[in-house]
Amino acid sequence: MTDSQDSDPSRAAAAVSEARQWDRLMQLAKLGAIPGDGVNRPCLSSLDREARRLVIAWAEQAGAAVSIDAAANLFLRREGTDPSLAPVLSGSHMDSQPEGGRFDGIYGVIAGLEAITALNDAGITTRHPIEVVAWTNEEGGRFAPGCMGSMAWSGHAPLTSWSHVADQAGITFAAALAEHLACEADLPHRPLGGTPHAYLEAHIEQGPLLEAAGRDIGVVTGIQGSRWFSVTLIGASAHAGTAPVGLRRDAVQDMVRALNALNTLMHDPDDTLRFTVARIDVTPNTSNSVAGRARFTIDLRHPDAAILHAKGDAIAATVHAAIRHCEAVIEEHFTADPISFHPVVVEAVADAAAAEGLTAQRLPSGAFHDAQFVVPLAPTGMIFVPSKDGISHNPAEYSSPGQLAAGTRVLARSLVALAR
Ligand code: HGY
Ligand code: MN
Ligand code: MN
Repeated sequence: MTDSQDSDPSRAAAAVSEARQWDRLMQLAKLGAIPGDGVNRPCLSSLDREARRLVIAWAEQAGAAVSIDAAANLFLRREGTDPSLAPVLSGSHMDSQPEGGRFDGIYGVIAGLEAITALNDAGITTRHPIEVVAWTNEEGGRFAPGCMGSMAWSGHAPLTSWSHVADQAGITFAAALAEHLACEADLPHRPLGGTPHAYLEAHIEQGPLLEAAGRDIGVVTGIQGSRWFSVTLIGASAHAGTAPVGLRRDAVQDMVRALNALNTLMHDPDDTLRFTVARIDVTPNTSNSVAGRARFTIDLRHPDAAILHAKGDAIAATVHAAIRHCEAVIEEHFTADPISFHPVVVEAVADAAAAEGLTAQRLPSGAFHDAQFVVPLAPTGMIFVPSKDGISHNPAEYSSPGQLAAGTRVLARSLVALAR
């Protein structure tokens, strides 16, 4: 076998199996399946562990070395000809939204596994090792905020920052993580952190652009900025029948006033700014007690850092000016500035798509991803495949076996090029 053959990216891409990848995704979709072809697989749950064991078994069949770190990030390592070199990292997340789809996150982990399996099948060697990673808690559904695994791994924030965060059952992140690590005590441990040679994540677009443009591949140029806040309004519960309205400190009514004011603050005629309030908790949450407390979340996104900061920094004053009878506590839980991906990785993806004869378009990501926390540490990029009707964070999320395999062929090519 000539040298070029054992490092020929086209042989790696040709060895990608659409059927094997789709079959694995459909097996994983059964773990946490919900009606409408959806998935509810919370991070650090027994379902998450069951899915990880399935992936670990496939990885071991492919000869990969499995390890986890203190944040339960899972690594599947394919050795390079020079083990001392920094690895090329690829992967995504395995946790889902409560009413998520079969592809968000998990596709990038399975695509990474499929890529290293295809390299094995094609007899490809790379100088740099290649590692596939499954990051802990990207979604932030069970424990907010998201991206805890990649933030802890990259040093963006210490793992202990979120120890006290509790899920809806009152279980803290620290307790869930400790339980999880105990269940996976048989797996080798590695230190938290690292400096990869490069990082490349395959993901579904989760938006409508590629499908509308009729493009096979998204060459992702960057990720818009995101900020997560919570607003807690503290009033006083009272009897719905006897308490005069004029004497009430009604947290729901003040929440309505705050939301109306925030909608005005966040109005964007260009529809670029993304302002979402989608989680509301009311206490005591009965129909005949005036609400003593109301807590709502804010998910704010924008591609321009100045606008993201100006609008986010105005939230507190806007809420305080709008409410009448409650105290307000505004907290920020997640701050991720807009990032641009590294030209070396962006061009590797563009070249790989062209070499595969696929149509491609450059676009920024509207969704956040673990990749954004790897950016300060190594050349980083992403590959998108189209999402049917742009739907995601919804059971109807869909990408076809062919679309997913095309993304994985581009990933396999790019990994060979980056790990050369
Ligand atoms: O919310 C996001 O952008 C990601 O899909 N978790
Ligand atoms: Mn995702
Ligand atoms: Mn998601």
